[in-house]
Amino acid sequence: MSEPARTLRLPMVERVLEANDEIADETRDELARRGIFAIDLIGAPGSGKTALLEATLQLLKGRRRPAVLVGDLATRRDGDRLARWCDQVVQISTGEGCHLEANQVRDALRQVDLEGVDLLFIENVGNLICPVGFDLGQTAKVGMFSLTEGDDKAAKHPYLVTAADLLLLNKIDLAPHLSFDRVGFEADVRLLNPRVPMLEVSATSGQGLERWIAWIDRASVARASAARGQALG
Ligand SMILES: Nc1nc2c(ncn2[C@@H]2O[C@H](COP(=O)(O)OP(=O)(O)O)[C@@H](O)[C@H]2O)c(=O)[nH]1
Ligand SMILES: [Mg+2]
Repeated sequence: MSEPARTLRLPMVERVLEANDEIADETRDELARRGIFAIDLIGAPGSGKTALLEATLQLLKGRRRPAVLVGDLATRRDGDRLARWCDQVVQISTGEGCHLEANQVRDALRQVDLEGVDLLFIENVGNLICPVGFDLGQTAKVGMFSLTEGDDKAAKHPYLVTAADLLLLNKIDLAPHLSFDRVGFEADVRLLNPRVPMLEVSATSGQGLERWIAWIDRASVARASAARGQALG
């Protein structure tokens, strides 16, 4: 009974993803043309994505010109939190959608004055699974895990680990209170993605955030010089 349905559904899913990828490519070109480095931040609900962005916006104040898109099924709460630290924040309501899609990002970007922006953060819907498969036109995907989720989550969510350009392990301030096996967690990550940089951070205590900021700066510069090289070549 289920076999014909599956063979019918797969081409449809492929068409949806192709349409998504086309829009994402247009967004990527537009952002690259404007020299905007864009980060798609993916992590579980409660892992600390908004807290990290709040702290990051404060640390970047006066140095970078950020904008933030934030996706949630419901409420503007994260958008309101972030708007305290950045005047270019757009909340995207996904309704029943468990991830952001490229057309939602493209439409939200129309509400941003991109002239004044050199860095874009996209806080994806809290979910370790669906967001990974949808290209948004980002320059880099950053995966966030946290100590309160348990040390098995990298092994259980291999697609995020393999897709990520950087992994953050947040809530490191709670390490003394939790039996989180950091060595085992890193070993799971390395089996899946031997080279991905990993940073231990705390969005609330600030621990490790200087390395996160340094990564953003380095990655932005590397991207800009790669783009210049392409333009020359
Ligand atoms: N102890 C601790 N709590 C954190 C940290 N980051 C976030 N939290 C808390 O975790 C909860 C969820 O954070 P939030 O930023 O809303 O997570 P999000 O759903 O991933 O955006 C909040 O109560 C935060 O204060 C951290 O580094 N350490
Ligand atoms: Mg959030």
